[in-house]
Amino acid sequence: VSAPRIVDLRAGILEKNDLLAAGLRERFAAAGTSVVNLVSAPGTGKTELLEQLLTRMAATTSVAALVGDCATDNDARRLARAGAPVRQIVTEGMCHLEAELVAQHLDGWNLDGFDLDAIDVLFVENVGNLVCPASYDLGESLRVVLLSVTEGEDKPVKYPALFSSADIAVITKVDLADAVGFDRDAALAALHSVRPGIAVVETSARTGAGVAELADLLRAPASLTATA
Ligand SMILES: Nc1nc2c(ncn2[C@@H]2O[C@H](COP(=O)(O)OP(=O)(O)O)[C@@H](O)[C@H]2O)c(=O)[nH]1
Ligand SMILES: [Mg+2]
Repeated sequence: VSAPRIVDLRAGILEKNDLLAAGLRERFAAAGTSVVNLVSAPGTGKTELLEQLLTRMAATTSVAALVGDCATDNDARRLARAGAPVRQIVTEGMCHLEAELVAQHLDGWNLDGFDLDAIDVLFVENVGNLVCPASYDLGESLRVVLLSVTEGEDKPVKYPALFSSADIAVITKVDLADAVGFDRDAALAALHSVRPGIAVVETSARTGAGVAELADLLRAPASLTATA
């Protein structure tokens, strides 16, 4: 008897999130802001790559970042080194970001003098998790999923919901590929099996490989349709 009630509640929460995300999407469009939702397992290298992207893109593009974690503002402090506006969202244990949290933090930020209208690309680093963020639209323009060479080539097929909802896949930490015996062909096959034709960029935040290519793709996402 209780099972249908659980399903109803979940559906209700997701419906509420979708409505809020639709409102955010309109707000981002009106502000001319492209929003990039970065999703991956914990430790894949979201923050380190984002620090590089913010630093590189800031020369030509107005960038900012919201970063979600269960606890601490460690990542916001790391990202602030890039000089762009950065705000931490502490989810207090929740395993994903929701549209409501993004909206609340944007409003609080605006009160502090932050101006969304002046931002071209707003990054949102999601909570590290390969399951829950898949179901929560944040009103983003692009969802970018990261898979590091140390994580196992078959993660896309184990967590298909998240990988199939992404617009771009980034294979991170390629500087470690040889050390861990990374099977690049197997990883690409796994990515394309759940998301055929997905744009894939291979990066190393250590050597800087692929970071410029990814920055260009994020600045001009229209090129995605050409490459897909
Ligand atoms: N070798 C190597 N290590 C990396 C790279 N990117 C991140 N790391 C390391 O991986 C760990 C997790 O990175 P972090 O950016 O915090 O991952 P997040 O949890 O996805 O935000 C840290 O120790 C980073 O220094 C990379 O490209 N190459
Ligand atoms: Mg992080």
